[in-house]
Amino acid sequence: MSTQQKKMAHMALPADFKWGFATAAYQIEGAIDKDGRGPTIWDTFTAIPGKIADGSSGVTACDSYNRTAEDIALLKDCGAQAYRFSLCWSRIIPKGGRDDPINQAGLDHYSKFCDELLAAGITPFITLLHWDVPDELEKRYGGLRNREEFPLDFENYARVCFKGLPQVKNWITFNEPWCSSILGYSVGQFAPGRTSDRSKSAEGDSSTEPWIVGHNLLVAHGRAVKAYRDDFKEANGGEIGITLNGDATFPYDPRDPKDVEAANRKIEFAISWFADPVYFGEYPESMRKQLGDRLPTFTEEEKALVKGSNDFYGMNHYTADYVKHLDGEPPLDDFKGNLETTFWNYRGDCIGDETQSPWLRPCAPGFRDLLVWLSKRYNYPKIYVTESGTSIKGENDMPMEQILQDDFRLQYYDDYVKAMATASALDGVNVRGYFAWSLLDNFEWAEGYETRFGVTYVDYNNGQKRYPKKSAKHLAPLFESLVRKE
Ligand code: GBH
Repeated sequence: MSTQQKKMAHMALPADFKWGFATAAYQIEGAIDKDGRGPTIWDTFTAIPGKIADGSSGVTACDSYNRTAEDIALLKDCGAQAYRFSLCWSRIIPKGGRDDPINQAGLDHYSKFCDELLAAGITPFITLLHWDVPDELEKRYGGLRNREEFPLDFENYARVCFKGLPQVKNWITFNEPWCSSILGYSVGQFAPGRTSDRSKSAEGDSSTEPWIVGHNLLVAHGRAVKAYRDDFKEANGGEIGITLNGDATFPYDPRDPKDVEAANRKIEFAISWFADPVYFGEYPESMRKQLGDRLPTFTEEEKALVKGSNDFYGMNHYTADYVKHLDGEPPLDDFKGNLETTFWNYRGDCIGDETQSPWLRPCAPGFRDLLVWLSKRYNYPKIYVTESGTSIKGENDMPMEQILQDDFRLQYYDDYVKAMATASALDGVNVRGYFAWSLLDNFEWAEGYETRFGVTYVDYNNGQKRYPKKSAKHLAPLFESLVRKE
């Protein structure tokens, strides 16, 4: 690094920048029957043979429900300033609905946990729903598919949380509505597993349900935000937003205008599907054109709820792809925008190294590009990077000593955080937080426990004992060198 670059690197991130780690309830908590918790769609889904790679479930996971003190100690040892975790709705309202009883024991658990985090100097960032919808709502009225009931029940649940956890100032309504919609209702890979593919599910319609579900999630988000702003924000003094996932894209052949267009359209189908309504009140033109009346239209009331509903943009970001346009009419179950993604471009350049996750290859320059893309399109919103991280090829099969030397993950964080710092210093991107996924190895959804994302190794065969990996200790000095002093 030149002296000039070093100087720049030292002032790259604003003084109030917060960093920490992220997790989600179903992936870490376990204790699925404790203190009156009701079942979620993930309890039901994992019980169906063949849905999870190693046949596992979140029944024990990291046992974090019983180990809050251990997790807080880990966060402290890593030097984390913030912790993003999600609440399990059915611990707080076991049946989920607005006329169903509240379970005080569940709420008390989270309230105590937040108090303990704050006492340790760690700011809680709460996700209200990270995919684990109460199972009763799925059975009662079709869960996320119900345009009237679901938003009202979610608003009620959100109100219970705002009221019961006044010490929390950082709220995220939903984690990655794209995944709930597409993976849950088109591909059928995630709960509740609905799809047109009859070899996977007896019910479902991939051509319509994902778009309906996405719409309902947006309206539910809007309702929760309005409730917060009307009745809690003034006293609470906090902020609220939604977290969206999306890869960076590069055209497969930059000389082909159709690939250039497709690379942009890929981001619209992944991100702008939700972000355009939140910032502009309308779905992107490219989606309306391809999906026609399969994409719901916002009523005036819905539009008023959704437009302007972000105090910050929550960004989950892991990887990048090359994008190649497809010719002709896309099939009815297409959700990508009539294109295909590859890890190699027309010249044979590879986007990044292989990991344990088939969809993930590190490409830090893409992170800077996507931060800039989002900032330009949505007028430089305040951004929290609410997830970012990597698995490692073959990690689960390595001896523990080798797992603890996770230089590949350490390098990922080093590259990604520096790319973000550059976007902040040179591109005017207003990024104020970064959460590494994840604090712990945990239940990696359809991949079970075979894929590890933690900076902490969890020994599932020996009482879920935790061992920090090398990467766990890298983030504190890294941010120390990048965040400006007051
Ligand atoms: C995050 O999503 C989740 O929020 C978190 O719970 C999870 O543990 C973490 O990733 C690691 O996976 O199978 O080709 O259809 C990241 C965004 C978007 C990544 C959907 C996987 C599926 C690609 N995810 N994507 S594919």
